[in-house]
Amino acid sequence: SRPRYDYDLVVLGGGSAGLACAKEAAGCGARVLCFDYVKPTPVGTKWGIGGTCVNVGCIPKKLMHQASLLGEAVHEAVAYGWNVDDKNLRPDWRKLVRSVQNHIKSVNWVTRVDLRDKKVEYVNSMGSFRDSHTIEYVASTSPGAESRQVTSEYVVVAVGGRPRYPDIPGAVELGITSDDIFSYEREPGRTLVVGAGYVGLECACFLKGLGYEPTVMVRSIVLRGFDRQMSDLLAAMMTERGIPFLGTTIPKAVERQADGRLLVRYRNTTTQADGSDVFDTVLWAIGRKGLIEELNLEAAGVRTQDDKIVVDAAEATSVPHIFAVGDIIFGRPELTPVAILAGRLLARRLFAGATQLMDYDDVATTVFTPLEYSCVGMSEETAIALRGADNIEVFHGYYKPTEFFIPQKSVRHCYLKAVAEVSGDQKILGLHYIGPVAGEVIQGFAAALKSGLTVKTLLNTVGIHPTTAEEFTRLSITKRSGRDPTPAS
Ligand code: FAD
Ligand code: NA7
Repeated sequence: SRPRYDYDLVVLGGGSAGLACAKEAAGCGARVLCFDYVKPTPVGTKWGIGGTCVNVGCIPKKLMHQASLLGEAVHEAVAYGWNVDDKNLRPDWRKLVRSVQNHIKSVNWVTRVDLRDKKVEYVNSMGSFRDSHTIEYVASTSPGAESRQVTSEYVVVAVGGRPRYPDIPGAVELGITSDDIFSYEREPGRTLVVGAGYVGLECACFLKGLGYEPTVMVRSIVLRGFDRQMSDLLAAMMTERGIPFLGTTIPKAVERQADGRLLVRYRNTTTQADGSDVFDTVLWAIGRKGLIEELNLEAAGVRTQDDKIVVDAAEATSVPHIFAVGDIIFGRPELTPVAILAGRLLARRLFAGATQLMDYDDVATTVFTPLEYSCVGMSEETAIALRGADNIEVFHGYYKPTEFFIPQKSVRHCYLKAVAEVSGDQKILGLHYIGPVAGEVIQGFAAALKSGLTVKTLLNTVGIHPTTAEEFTRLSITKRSGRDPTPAS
C-alpha cells in the first residue's frame, strides 16, 4: 500500500546535527529528505552544505589557530637551533584564506557524495512548516519560482544558529562576524573583537598570532559559564601576549571615516566615560541566535523559548512527532559532537527501536586560545554551589612543559585543577587544564571521568613522561592546604 507520507523523515538543516540524524535514519532503512540552505551574510558571504562547524566554525577556526601556532613555532625554532633567515616572518592572509576555503570546499564535496551513497535526498532550499507533517519550500532561487510541499511522518529541526549583531548604528553595514572572517578577502588589520565568549577570544587569539592587532571589548566578564579562575587566567595570559581588553565596555556606533577605516564609539559602563578608537575591522562575537524565525513553527504548534526550541529528554518538541537537535535546542551545550551524537541517537530511537537517550552531562570542551583551555565536568564554583565548600577538595598546580625550557617560554600560565569530592576515594567532579594541546589532553580524561574517575585512581596511574598530561597523575597540592602551587624549579 502507498505510504501515508512522502517521507519517513524530513530533516531541516544540513549541519552537524541534521546530517548525522539523516544519515543514521537512512542507514536504518528510513526514507529521508534533508533541506539545507544558507542565507548570505550582510556582506554577502555564503557557503555549501555541512553547516556551521565545517564552513564557518570549528574547522576553519582550528586551521587558523594552527596557522597562528605555527608562526609562534617558527620563532621558537630559532632557539632550538634552526636557522630561519627571515626574522620578520609575515603570513600571507589571502593564501591562508584560500587554503582554508579549499579544504572546506573539499569537505562540502565529500558530504554531498556521502549523502548520495547513504541514500539521503538533499534539497538546497529553506524549508518551513505548512502544518505539522508538511514542509514547504521554494525549489529554486529564480524569481517567481513556485513553492512546493512534502509530507513526512517525522520532522527533525536542526537549523542551528547564526551570529547576532548589536542594535547600534553601522553594526550590520560595517561589521563582520565569524561567518565572514574565515573567507575575508582583505587582511583584517587592526581589529576590534566585540564579545568575550569563546568565539571572540579564539578569533582575537588567532588574529594576534597571525600578526594583526586585535582588541577585545568585554561587556561584563570573560567566558561567562566557564570556571572563573581558569577564565581569568586565560584573560591574563592574553593580556600578557599583547591583546588589550576594553573592560565593562559596550559599543555605541560604528562609522566609516574618509580614509575608509572604522571609527568605533563606545562607553565604559563602570565609569560612564565615552571613548572611541579607529580600527580596520570590527568583528561581532556577541553570541548566536537560533534560526526559528522562518520556520513558521506556529503552523506546527512547536513551543519555543527565546529563539530556541524546547525539547524533552528524548529531543521531542511540544508536538510529539517533531524533534529538534543541535544548537537550536534550548539550554544545551552548543558543540558539534553533542549535535552529532544527539542526532544519531534520535535516528536510532525513531527507526531502529533503540531507547538510549543523549547524555548532555560532563561534555568536554576546549577554548582554542594559544595556550588552550580545556575542561570537563563541573567548574569549581558549580561544585561548591551544589555540594558545599566543605565537601569539595580542589587539587591544583602550575607546571612547566619540558618543551618550554629552551625557548624560555613563560610557564606561569600552564595550570591545572581537579575538583573532587573531599571524602572516600575522592570522585572527580571536574578537570580543568590550561596548556599546550589541552583538547588532546582532556579528551581521554573525559572518558575516565564518565567512568567514575577518582583522585585515588589518578594517583595510581603511571604517567607518560615527559608529557604535560602526566601532571594529572601527580596532583598533590590542595587549595585548602594553602601551599604554593608553583613548582620549585
Ligand atoms: P549548524 O551546523 O549551524 O547547521 C544548521 C544548518 O541548517 C545550516 O547550514 C543552516 O544554514 C541551515 N538552515 C537553517 N535554517 C534552515 C531552514 N529553514 N531550512 C533549511 N536549512 C536551514 N563546536 C565544537 O564542538 N568545537 C569547536 O571548536 C567549535 N568551534 C566553533 C567556532 C565558531 C566560530 C562557531 C560559530 C561555532 C563553533 N562550534 C564549535 C559550534 C558548532 O559549530 C555548532 O555547535 C554546530 O555546528 C551545531 O550544529 P547544528 O547542526 O545544530 O547547526
Ligand atoms: P557567548 O558565549 O554567548 O558570548 C557572547 C559574548 O558577547 C559574551 O561575552 C557577552 O557578554 C557578549 N555580548 C553579548 N551581547 C552583547 C552586546 N550587545 N554588546 C556587547 N557584548 C555583548 O557566544 P559565543 O559566540 O562566544 O559562543 C556561542 C555559543 O557557544 C554560546 O552560546 C555557548 O553556549 C557556546 P556577557 O557575558 O553576556 O555580558
